[in-house]
Amino acid sequence: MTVRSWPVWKENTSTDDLGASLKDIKNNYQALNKYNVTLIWKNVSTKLSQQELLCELKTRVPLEMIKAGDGPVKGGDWQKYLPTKDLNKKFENLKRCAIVSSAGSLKNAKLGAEIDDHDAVMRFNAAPTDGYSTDVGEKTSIRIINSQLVYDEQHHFLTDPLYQTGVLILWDPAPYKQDLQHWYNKPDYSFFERYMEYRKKHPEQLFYIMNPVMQWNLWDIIQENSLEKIQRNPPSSGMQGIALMMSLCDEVNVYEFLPSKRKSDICHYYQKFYNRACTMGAYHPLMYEKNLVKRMNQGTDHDIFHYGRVTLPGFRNIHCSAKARQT
Ligand code: NCC
Repeated sequence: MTVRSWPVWKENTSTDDLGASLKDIKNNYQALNKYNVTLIWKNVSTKLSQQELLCELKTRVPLEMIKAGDGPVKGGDWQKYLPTKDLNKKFENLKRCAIVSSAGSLKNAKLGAEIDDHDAVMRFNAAPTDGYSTDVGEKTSIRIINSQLVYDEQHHFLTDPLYQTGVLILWDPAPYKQDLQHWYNKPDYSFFERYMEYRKKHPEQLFYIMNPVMQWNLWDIIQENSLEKIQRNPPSSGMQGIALMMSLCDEVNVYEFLPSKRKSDICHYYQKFYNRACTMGAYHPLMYEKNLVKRMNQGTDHDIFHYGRVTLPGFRNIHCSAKARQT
């Protein structure tokens, strides 16, 4: 019997697969090194197995949110407004979770019922459900937002009801592996005041700030397992969300992060804006994130092609030996 192969994302996608302008953008970001990344790229001689890769993620990217008292984040207001409840206590015993990328290929996907059938659903930034529920579902348990969205007036972060459902988790690009004081003095986008303002308006909603150590630990793993030098910028919200959900759930289904047969250059399912960079990456090392996710996928190429669905095990279901990888 011949096994049919499906034309889906290849795990060795490289700069050669980008057009000239995206290639230039990628190389420029690689050279720029805005966040002072000090990790030196080494050509990988042996490729990690799927299990080893999953173990890297599990052991090196633990869930870490900013808590009152962490470095400079201290004093009365922080004590009052940063959640005291651990995120994994809030989301205890989640079995099946869905992550909905914002990709244009979710247009006409009709995955809404399947997505809502999960115990928890993660969405990103300004991605709406109203008007799109047939394709992307209605449930929002966690929304990851970047600091640019919080800072930038055009998103009406303080007032738009879109942000008022589910738990919010904010992240901001921080200097590479510096102490929190450095970041606090000079975040990429000054979001700290907006955060406080939002908390005062919506005290009941859990709203976390991701510890930047997570973004850079994750970035290290992406770089160490890539055949090329990657952009020296933090991973996309999508990739950070994947690592986070793997901490909370037994199984994670990620939708349209690896594009299905509906693949297009439409950036988001909720806009009419075309840009291939949204899928392949410009600022973020998105292409390499996708390579890694393809390698970790425990589902089939058939599921990627038809449903844009990748299935990853939760960290609880990954059993690692004590032997750590020597890098
Ligand atoms: O576009 P964005 O991401 O909000 O998308 C959320 C996540 O979905 C995955 N994605 C998205 C589009 C696509 N065609 N393919 C995909 O795989 C990615 O994993 C992505 O992270 C971000 O990561 O935070 C990002 O945010 C936007 C923007 O800031 C927000 O949408 C708010 O407007 C960035 N765009 C710009 O700055 C112009 C984007 O680069 C990354």
